[in-house]
Amino acid sequence: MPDVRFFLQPSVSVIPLAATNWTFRHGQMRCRTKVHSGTHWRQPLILGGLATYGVKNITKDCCTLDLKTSEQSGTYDPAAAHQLHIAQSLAVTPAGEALTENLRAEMMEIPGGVFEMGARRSSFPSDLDSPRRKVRVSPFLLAPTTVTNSQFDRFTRETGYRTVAEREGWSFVFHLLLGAELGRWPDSPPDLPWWRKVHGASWSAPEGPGSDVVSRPDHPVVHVTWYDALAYARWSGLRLPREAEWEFAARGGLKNKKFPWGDELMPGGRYAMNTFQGAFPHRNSGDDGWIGTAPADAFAPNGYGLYNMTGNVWEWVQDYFGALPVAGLLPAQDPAGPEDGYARVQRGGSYLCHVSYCDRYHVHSRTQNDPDSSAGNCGFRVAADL
Ligand SMILES: [Ca+2]
Repeated sequence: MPDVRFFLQPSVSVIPLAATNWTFRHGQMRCRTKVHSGTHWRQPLILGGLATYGVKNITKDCCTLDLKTSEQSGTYDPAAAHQLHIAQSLAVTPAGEALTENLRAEMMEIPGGVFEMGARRSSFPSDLDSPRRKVRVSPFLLAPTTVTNSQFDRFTRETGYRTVAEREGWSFVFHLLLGAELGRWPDSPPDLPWWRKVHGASWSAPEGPGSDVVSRPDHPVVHVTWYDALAYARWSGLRLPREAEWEFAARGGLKNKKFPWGDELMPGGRYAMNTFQGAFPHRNSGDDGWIGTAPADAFAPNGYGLYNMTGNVWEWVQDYFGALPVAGLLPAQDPAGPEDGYARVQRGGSYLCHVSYCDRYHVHSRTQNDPDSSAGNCGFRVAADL
C-alpha cells in the first residue's frame, strides 16, 4: 500500500465520495467518484482527506486531484486500510477490571440533560455545525483531562502497542517546533506549508528524532490517530466520548456560551486556554505561556471539572463526521453520529488555533480528519457509561 495518509484542510468544502478506480497520469490522480458540495451529505464519506490535494474538474462522477509528488501513486483501498488498523487496535489485550475501576474513579460525572448543540451561525460552512438543535444526553463519565504522555507510556509498555505513526514511520509536526531541524523536513501537504512530514516523529518523539517527552509527562499525548485512541480505550476498558456528549460536557453547565467559562475570550483580561498568539503561522508570541502543548490540567477547569475542553489539543471523538443530529418534535436522544463514513470528528481546537486562520476554539467548533491521520496537535480523552 502506498503512503497515502492525508491531512484534511478544515476549510475545504468539497469532498470526493466513494472513490474507486483511480488512475495516475502526469502527476495527477484521477478517480471516478460521486461528489457533493455544500452542506448535504447523502452518502458516506470515503476519502475526506483527499480534499487537501485540491479537488478540481468536478463533474457528476469524476474529479481530478492535484498531487504534487509522485510518491503517492498507486492504488489505495481505504476499506482495506481501515480493516488493517482496526485489527491492530482490537489486538490489544484489556488491562482488566482493576485498572478500569481506578480510572473510572478519577473521572467526572457529567449529569446529562437537554442542551442546544452547534453554533447559531457557522464560521466554516463545511463544518456543518449550525444551526443549533436540541439534543438530550444521558449522564456519563468523562476524564477531566486528555490522556497524558505518562498515561500513554504506561499503555504502550504494558501492551507493546505501536501507534500508526510508529508503524508507518512519520507524522506531521508544526514548523515552528522544529527549530534548527526545519530544513531537514521540507515535505508538506499542499497549501499547508506549516505542517512538515517528519520521519521518526511519534507520540514519544513529538518533534522527531532526538526529541522526547521526558520533561512533559503531564502534557497531552499527541501524534495519535483515531485508531490509536481506540486501542487505548480497549486497553483501559473505557471508550471515546460521543460528539454530543463531548459538547454537552465542554459547555460545563452553561447555556449557549462560546467557551467553557462564558462568552469572553479573555475573562478578566487573562488567558483561559492555550491557543496561538502572534501572526499565524510564522510568529507565535506564546503570550498565553505556551508555544506548543501545555500540561493537560493547565488553566482553570469548567463547571464540570474538565480541563482544556477548548485549546491545547484537538480531541478525537467516536463519531463519523457528517450532519449534526436532527431534532424532531423531541430532542435527539444520545445521538451517536452518522452510521457510516470515513472521516472522524475532532473537537475543541488546539494550540494552533488563531482568529486569523482557524478560530475553532469554541465549545461548538468541530472539524474532521482521516482516522489514520496524526499530528502534533491532536490527542483524545476517554469516557465511560455510568
Ligand atoms: Ca499558546
